Amino acid sequence: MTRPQTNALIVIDVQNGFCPGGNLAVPGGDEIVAGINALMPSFAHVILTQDWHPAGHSSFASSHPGKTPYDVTEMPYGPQVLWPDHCVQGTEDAAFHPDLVTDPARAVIRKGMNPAVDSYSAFFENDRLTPTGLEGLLRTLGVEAVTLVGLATDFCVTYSALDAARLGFRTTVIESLTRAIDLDGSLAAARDQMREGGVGLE
Ligand code: VGL
Ligand code: ZN
Repeated sequence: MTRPQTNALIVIDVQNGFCPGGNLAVPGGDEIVAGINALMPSFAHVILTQDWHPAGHSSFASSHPGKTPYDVTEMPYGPQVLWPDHCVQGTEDAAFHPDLVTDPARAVIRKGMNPAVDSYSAFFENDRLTPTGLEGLLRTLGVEAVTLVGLATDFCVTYSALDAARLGFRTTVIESLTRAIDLDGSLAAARDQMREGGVGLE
């Protein structure tokens, strides 16, 4: 362990579903696994997140007659991209990538379990109000700084990083250990938002 006790590594959604062959495959998603594994031993606290949807989740295009994946719909909490069915609880698609080292993880934060609300961020559901409990865990541990890696850069990593910075954690994203979905310039927009939100991009 070479980083202070006050630093945590948060590994976002390194699951089969977001890797090549998965239901919501992110190009090159599997290329980051070895680098993330290599980073873990330097952190006192490693936390994994897992996208964990019930079947028929409201973020799935298949739950909205007439919609196709990547359409945007209006939810009570705001606009929502509709996705292919992915990371359904208990399926292989929702399992961590088989090469991801999971033993050092202190906790796995599961998200997206509410059928009616998606959850990109590791901290709050997409209503921006309902907490996952991660903030309390980090504060109890005395964590002051977080480093984020994982999938996908422009959705779950960015939402998590923006929330972390807003909550007052010193926040860094290691971009070489992320991969993006990049819908209609979403990666460039996400990078701008992170810079404006005080997230360090390494
Ligand atoms: C994600 C879309 C839907 C992600 C999760 O992990 O970035 N993106 N669910
Ligand atoms: Zn999802």
